Amino acid sequence: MDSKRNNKRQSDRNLSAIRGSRAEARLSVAGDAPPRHAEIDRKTRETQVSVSLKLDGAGQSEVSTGVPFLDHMLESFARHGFFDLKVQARGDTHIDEHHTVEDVGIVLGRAFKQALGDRSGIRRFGEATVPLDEALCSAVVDISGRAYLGYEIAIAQERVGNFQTELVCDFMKALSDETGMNLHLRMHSGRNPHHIVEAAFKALARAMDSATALEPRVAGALSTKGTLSS
Ligand SMILES: [Mn+2]
Repeated sequence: MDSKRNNKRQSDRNLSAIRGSRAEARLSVAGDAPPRHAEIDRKTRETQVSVSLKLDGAGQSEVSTGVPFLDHMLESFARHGFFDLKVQARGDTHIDEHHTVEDVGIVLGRAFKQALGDRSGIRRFGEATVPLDEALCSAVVDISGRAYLGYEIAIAQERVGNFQTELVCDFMKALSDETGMNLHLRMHSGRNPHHIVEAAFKALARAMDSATALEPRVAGALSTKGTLSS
């Protein structure tokens, strides 16, 4: 009798394994579940950039761009967005840091775009306001496929250490263009440029974490048009 019961259990298990593998087969035939991770390499005469991104990560990062302040910002971005992020970049920083900073923004944006696939199942909108001492910055995003940058961060100082503060705008423009993301950044208050830029990156991280998160109530793309693919 025990052996009969065991046989029954075994056959139930076999049946559910078969059902499970059929479900997996259906998913892989459909093939349109967004990958949620991406690896992108880009090489030009000015820079060589590699990015590996996992949307549902733990906030772990390995970042080496040759621009130490950018490394610090990207590590903070990964940590507070719970993205796993690797960035390796080498550029013509002997000229200045502009090409490298902008190109890291381009490749990070392409990684987000690829990881999000057809953007199905995501919450799409996200916003966050983050303080750092006297600095207070907001980021509001719509990962809709339509790029737009609203950049209202006025930093009085031209540099933070060696880093030119205007490069933050170039980075954000490249990221929003390549992700296909409407991004508004606002500075509400701030004096120290390091604090202002870091508060902006943390706000960006938290807003993008919300917007890229999967929302179980969304079937397909969260749009009355039915698509978010650009
Ligand atoms: Mn800092």
